[in-house]
Amino acid sequence: MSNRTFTMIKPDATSKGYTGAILDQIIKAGFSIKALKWTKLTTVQAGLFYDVHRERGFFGELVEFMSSGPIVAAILEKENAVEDFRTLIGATNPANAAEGTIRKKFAASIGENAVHGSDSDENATIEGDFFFSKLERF
Ligand code: FUP
Repeated sequence: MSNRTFTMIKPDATSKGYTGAILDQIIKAGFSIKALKWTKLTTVQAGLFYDVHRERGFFGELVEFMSSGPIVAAILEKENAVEDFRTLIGATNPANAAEGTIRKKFAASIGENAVHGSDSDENATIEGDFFFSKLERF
């Protein structure tokens, strides 16, 4: 069990002005911020981040969407971080997300679903390393 996970607040949520409310909900749920960045992905960078989905039908749309506007990237710390954060954000499709979860409150569709959360300790490390150098985490 690792105590760190990685998240992105996606372009749909940043463009609707939800960044502050989402960060507030994350912090109130007991996560502390170890690294934080406001940035924008190129299509190449978005494709690399989601490389595992390259053969899926939605890959092109996913890459276009994820590079369409600014995102917030963050490394978060909490006991049981990966699993607890997945619970906090809710199901990938907001229609199936539990009441009170971040995706239920802020996401519009399965494609534009407001936030990313790592699905394993291994991916949390890989994804955090994708965005942050050692000098950028505290
Ligand atoms: P999650 O782990 O909940 O972020 O979901 P996945 O790793 O399965 O999917 C990654 C991203 O691909 C989702 F956030 C949105 C996008 N996606 C679609 O657009 N359509 C799908 O049917 C499944 C995923």
